[in-house]
Amino acid sequence: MVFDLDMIKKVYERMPARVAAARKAVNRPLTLTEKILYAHLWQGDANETYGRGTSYVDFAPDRVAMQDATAQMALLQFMQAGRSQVAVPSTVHCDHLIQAKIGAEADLATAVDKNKEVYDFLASVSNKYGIGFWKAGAGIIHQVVLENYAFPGGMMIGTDSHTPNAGGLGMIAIGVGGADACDVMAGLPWELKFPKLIGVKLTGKLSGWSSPKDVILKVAGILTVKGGTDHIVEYFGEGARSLSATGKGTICNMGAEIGATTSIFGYDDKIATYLKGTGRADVAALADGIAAHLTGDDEVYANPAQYFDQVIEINLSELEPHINGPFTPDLAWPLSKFAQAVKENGWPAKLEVGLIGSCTNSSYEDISRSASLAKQAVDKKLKAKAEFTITPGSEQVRYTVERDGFLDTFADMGGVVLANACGPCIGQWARHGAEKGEKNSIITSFNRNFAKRADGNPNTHAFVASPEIVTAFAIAGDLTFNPVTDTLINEAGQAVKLDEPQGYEMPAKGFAVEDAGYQAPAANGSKVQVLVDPKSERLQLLDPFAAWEGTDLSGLKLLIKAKGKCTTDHISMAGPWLRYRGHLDNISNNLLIGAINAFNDTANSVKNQLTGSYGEVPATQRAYKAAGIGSIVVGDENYGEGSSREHAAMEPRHLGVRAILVKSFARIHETNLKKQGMLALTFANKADYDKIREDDHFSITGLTSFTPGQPLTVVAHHADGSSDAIVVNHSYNQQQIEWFQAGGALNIIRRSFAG
Ligand code: MIC
Ligand code: SF4
Repeated sequence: MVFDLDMIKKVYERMPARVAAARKAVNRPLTLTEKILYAHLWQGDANETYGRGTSYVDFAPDRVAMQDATAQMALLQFMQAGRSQVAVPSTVHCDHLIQAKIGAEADLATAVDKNKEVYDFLASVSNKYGIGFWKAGAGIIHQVVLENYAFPGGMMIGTDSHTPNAGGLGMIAIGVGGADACDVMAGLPWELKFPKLIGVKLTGKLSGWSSPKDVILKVAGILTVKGGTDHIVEYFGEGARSLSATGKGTICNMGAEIGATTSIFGYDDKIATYLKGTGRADVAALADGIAAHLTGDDEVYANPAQYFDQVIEINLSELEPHINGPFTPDLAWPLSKFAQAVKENGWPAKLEVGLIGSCTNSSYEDISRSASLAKQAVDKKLKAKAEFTITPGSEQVRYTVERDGFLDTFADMGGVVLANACGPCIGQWARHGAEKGEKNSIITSFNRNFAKRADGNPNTHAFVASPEIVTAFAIAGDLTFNPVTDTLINEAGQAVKLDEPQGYEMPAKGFAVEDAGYQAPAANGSKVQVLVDPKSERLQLLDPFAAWEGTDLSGLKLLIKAKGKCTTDHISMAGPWLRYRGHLDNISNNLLIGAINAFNDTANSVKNQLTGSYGEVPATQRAYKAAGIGSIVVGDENYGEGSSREHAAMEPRHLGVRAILVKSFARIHETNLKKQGMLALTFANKADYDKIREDDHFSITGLTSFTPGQPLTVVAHHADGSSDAIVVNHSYNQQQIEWFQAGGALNIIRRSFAG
């Protein structure tokens, strides 16, 4: 047993009283989200109504989960916090650093060899500080957490944006940067802007080709990539109760794509069944004991408009399969309209590769439903026209679906099973021919599809759909195929039709696994040595950032004015750069190399104001740094969308960028910037973005009286001698202003433990 039953008991013991106190304090029925948040207040009982979307509140999460690509930085910071043990149960999962090239076994062996230094570092830090360690091959963080740690009514933070996956089991699970994880592991409160609430009422029941993935694909289309910012999405209704627990997980997982703080479902029979089926009957029994607190109050669900800030209703009986993309996860197409969209937009109709699995969609149900289609293909003498890969989410799922024959079925259809890891989802796909940069289409059951994300090729049009739709398209090899209405010609020249997919929510023979891949930490790790080779190119101990100089800033150069979508993949690319995630100086060489310069519409080419010539972004910033000159970055809407990687905030900090000034931020990235002592600013008047010119230099005034709620001023001095004083907003509270002044939150923790 790897989960901590005593911790869960304590949460459940205090929950009824906390919920009752909260209900009294706010004097109205409560949503599920509020119940869990109030039960996890750092200071105990709720004695006030927190302003949704405005007040910062301190919470006490129950758990922390970290994946290898972000854990390195999180733990390098934690090592400086002066603690001998983590204060809450925490785990590390080795999943992101495994390249997908040949197939599971060979790729895993290569990864273990190539990443030895990093895995050894993570294993020894985990052992020393009491952190559970999941080895490479054990599975993707979110699936492993769902199978082992998530529990209804709990609260967890994780250093990955898809941490909300655990909302499928009724947990408030939130993606954060490593510095936030460091706080919680150090026993400090964790601060979050009290979220606004979106209620999604699900009626009816899914059937045929539709699946839980289609719920979130549709929601993404409605809310767009920024519509969920600072909101928690709570799903309810008979439709919600009809979805499997893993299907709920899929929906919550991909809620990251609408920028939501997290998403959640209430405890129900489906969740109980999943807990029991994954060796946690005790947790289900405990949850049954306080079931009324693990769902929203009846009055709330009867009159949702009164209690949620926004309500969406979706009838599952009418929900069509959806395909979202390309290049953004919120471009939602119902299946019946997709073929036409492909033709009208000139997207390549020929499908090169279909990829199923990932942290989003690799449950037993997903795999068995997709396998039912693969079986039909074989039986009906259809050869898959596109390449087809399967990425299992965990060793437990992989082992079980292998035992039940599904992997053989995929192999019969020509499918290749990849390692239980992120692989192709995050640029770790050594796709043959990608370097040629040809225009082509792929479709995945993953969650993100930003340009270059999967294979590094900017011309790869990536679409996102359910595993069932991906499998059907891979069989057809054609994006204009509609499995509901169309036939395919088989090898005997006959027209055949695919029947609706069929699957099983849970394995009839139960889950099984030989080696799940877990390593428990030493009971007393004080003697464990953590070694970092000073000559390493992959790991580097952190030096504290300098404190604020105490004055307004001036003489700052413009590093880049980024145009359009600027996700964390644009700011700190993954793929080949994942190898430097533990080495701040080396990874800083990817700073903003994917962002499009608004002045020349080109990536990684900016004017160096010292020489007047164009150069790469990181080299230009290093030149400013060498000259002792600060700079600013200007950006568009939803800047920093996507991942939780705090490298996107630490790199500019390390290289001497002082402020990021944008139209709007994605939540995790904004917090990461604040934590690292950067200025995260937004245009009070978005049109002022247009006033920024290529040769500008800047001053930032108001810093000596930096106060919550008071705007600052950025003065853009233009080359012709004129200037524009631009009013900029910020969302810093008093504590966050102290982070800025101290040069980063970690400097404050370090000081408090030293003193
Ligand atoms: C992603 O899906 O973008 C990642 C890779 O999982 C990231 C984390 C990372 O960059 O290491 C995320 O989602 O937070
Ligand atoms: Fe891994 Fe992709 Fe999931 Fe991120 S979204 S955790 S890269 S599988």
